[in-house]
Amino acid sequence: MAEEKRFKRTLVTTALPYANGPVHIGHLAGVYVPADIYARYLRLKGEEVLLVGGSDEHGVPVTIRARKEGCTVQDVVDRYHNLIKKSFEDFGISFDVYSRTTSETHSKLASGFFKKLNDEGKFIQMESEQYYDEEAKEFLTDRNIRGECPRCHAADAYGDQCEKCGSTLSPDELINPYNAVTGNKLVKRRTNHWYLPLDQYQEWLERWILEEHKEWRSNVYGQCKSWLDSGLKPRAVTRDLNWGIPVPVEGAEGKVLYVWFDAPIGYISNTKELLPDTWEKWWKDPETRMLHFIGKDNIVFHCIVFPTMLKAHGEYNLPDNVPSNEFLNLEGDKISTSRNWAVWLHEYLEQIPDKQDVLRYVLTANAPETKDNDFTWKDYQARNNNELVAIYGNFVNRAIVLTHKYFEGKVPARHELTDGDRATLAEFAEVKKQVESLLDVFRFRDAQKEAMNLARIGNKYLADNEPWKLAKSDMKRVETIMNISLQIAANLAIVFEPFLPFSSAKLRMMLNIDKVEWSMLGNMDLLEDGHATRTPELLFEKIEDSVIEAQMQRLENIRKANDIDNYKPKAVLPDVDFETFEKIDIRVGKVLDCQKVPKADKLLMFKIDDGMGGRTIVSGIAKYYNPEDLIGKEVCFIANFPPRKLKGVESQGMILSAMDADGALKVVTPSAEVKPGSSVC
Ligand code: B3M
Ligand code: ZN
Repeated sequence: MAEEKRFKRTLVTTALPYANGPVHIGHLAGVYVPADIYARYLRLKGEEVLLVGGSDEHGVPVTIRARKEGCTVQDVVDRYHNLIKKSFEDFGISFDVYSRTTSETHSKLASGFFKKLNDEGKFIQMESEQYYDEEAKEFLTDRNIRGECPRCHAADAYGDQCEKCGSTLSPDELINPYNAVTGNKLVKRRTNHWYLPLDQYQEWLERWILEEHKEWRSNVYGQCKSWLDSGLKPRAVTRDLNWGIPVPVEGAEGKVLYVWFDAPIGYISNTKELLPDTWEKWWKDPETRMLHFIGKDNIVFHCIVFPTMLKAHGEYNLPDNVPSNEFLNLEGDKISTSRNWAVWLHEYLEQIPDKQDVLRYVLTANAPETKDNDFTWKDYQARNNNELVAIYGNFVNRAIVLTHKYFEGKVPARHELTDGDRATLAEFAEVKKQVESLLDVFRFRDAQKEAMNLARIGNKYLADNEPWKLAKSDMKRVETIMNISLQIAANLAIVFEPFLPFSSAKLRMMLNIDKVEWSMLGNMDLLEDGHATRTPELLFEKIEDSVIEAQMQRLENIRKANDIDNYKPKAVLPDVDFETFEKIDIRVGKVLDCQKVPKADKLLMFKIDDGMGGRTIVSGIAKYYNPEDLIGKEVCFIANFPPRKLKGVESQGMILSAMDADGALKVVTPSAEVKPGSSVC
């Protein structure tokens, strides 16, 4: 069994999220919170550990997003990398490094990795026929091909799936395939690619996983087994794409490394970027243990493909464990970025500020460790109000407030113990072992439950002993009770540190202890007699119904917006005659500049090239656009509106927008560029 091996240090990696959108609660629950808990736990034990992360900035998803947003791929990855990095920082994910796969260190390392394997003949090359757009001069990935569905004959099925009838498709099955972006018809063209011959590693993988890693979580082990049972085939590791790391072989122009080839190498590059001189000990020393924290859709890549790459390379360690989680759903439905069915981390913190630990707590309490799980706002509220506030927060608050009330904030001495005291103290003797035995096998959910049980013990101890009633008659007894309560509080600061780092820091501040170590857990003499505590503050606050209702309403709006079939546009207005219509002078203008109007959160100010010398128009669409994104776009506007002042700016016209089902506004643009000033008729 792997646990019996002695390791000197642990390298913890976390899946690199695609920089094609913000991160949401599913990411946090599935990968980053558990990895962070584990890394914090090891650090607290004084072990050598690195937590490595970064953004995955290659692959088709980022290019699709760029096309959708009408900007460059670089813009997309820059924007989302920064947003994602900030979200992780805000939630206390304690990365030692969070870099990106567009870094120079990474492209060099990934390129070198490929080259070594290629030079040593570890790949095979094969030709195949792929769809090609002769006008755009590009090969297309499955998602970028559309055409008629061969099953239900919907007009615009994707190359991998028909959304109308749900069939899984391959691009070859589509009738009259076309390029989803340009609309061009496609032809077949032969192309050459590099393949990693997984089949040649089948036997080795069977031994390494199925025999030597029986301790892996059953969901991980089971998925690997089913891949292996159905027989591995060679997998292409290059693509015809213009975004990615160029294939470092002569004659391979226009080809890049497949994103799943370069992304896991990102773990190595990011370690190297952090520790340019000592990174190798983290990857090559057999006394380093490596763990990959991932979601279930990444299992095959981390358990089969990447280990095969590492094995073929020959110099690097293999992972010791891959604690993969299942999926987290949101209010009963699958989280979906494209349908906006998610709780986005940056939005959560804007809407419910300073409640990082509450979300961390709830996500761990419901962690999808063995099966898919559901996040609901009602459960979020209940866990906060009934557990964090009513048990943990309430206990700690009473302990510190009473210490201030009776002992000027100083820790009183313990005197003669009752049986009850002894029983309570005894409950802490085994705590360290119990929590460790769960954390060591990645059972974070149960470990956190155990920690909350300790708070429960403290809460019950105070309630049973009622020191506030004894204050008049038996101050010595009160001293003992408060001493024990404060020792429990100090223990809670330690045991919760990996799970709820913000609250633990606050609690340590109140208890006036700055450094804690895991080894102190279970010690009931952490605070010396006379030690001065600080002014008590609430550790957690009740979450009101109104906060939860606002979140439910937000989701309800998204549900409605997604439910296009049931969306009924407003009733048609009464008829107008052509003469009346002709009186409205609608024109096309090019946006030269666009900025927010100061002190008006809804308004944007446009400078428009209207073909007539230019004009300024103010429009109430600030909520739906970044002003920079509109610069250079053509918009339609009413040119003969009388000028009017909006927040001190004279607006000379009105920009036309379409209102979506959810009320969001999108500016109306001509389908192809026209001369500014052209009239719309
Ligand atoms: N970016 C897929 C994902 O975000 C991929 C993970 C890479 S880990 C090396 O699910
Ligand atoms: Zn279909």
